[in-house]
Amino acid sequence: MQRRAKARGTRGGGRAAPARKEKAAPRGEQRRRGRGAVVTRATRETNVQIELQVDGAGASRVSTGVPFLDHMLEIFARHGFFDLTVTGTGDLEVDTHHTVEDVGLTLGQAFRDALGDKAGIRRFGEAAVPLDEALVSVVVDLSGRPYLVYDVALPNTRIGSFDGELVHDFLQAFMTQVGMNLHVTCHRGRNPHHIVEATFKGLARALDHATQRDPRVRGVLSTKGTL
Ligand SMILES: [Mn+2]
Repeated sequence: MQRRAKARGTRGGGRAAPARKEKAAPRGEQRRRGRGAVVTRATRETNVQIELQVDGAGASRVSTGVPFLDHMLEIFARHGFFDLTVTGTGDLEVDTHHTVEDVGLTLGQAFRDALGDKAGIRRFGEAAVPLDEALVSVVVDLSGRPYLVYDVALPNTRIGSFDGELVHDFLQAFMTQVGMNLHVTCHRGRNPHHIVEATFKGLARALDHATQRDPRVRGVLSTKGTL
């Protein structure tokens, strides 16, 4: 079901207004259309629009003004089988930090909106992904409890014109908005491009698994009854 939400506000605090109630589609109809969201986030620093289809084919159209981030988001869409359109403009003359972080926030919000009450999904996912010498594992739990463990040493590393440290900021913003537990562990690696690419592939694969519906799951997969 497509939902539209608009968030305007200060950095880091932009929460969506509650999504409009829409007429409930019949069950089969919902399944066919898949789970999607459209989110716009505009601040004085950036303007980000994201269209996400969780039950997609991996198609993407990404333009954030930060080429390495575009490359990573295309990889993320492809390997997670998410359809993803990202359009972002930001104050790149200041730094790429605002844009990278705000794309993370908006993408997280899109996942949260698209997944709704998370009924019927697997909730947990994990993936270990190699890229030549690099090996990164990603474990996720769509628990509603944001917590990030980022065990990757990329201090002040530049990847082309991209500041490798921003991957941490991106993931922090993303997982906070999704409301997820996210563990990223780099077991080994030399080339920072390889390490980051394996991170995004791992995130994609783990999230793909966690967001898939399992017919055995009735309601939400929690003894508490809510996620
Ligand atoms: Mn690459």
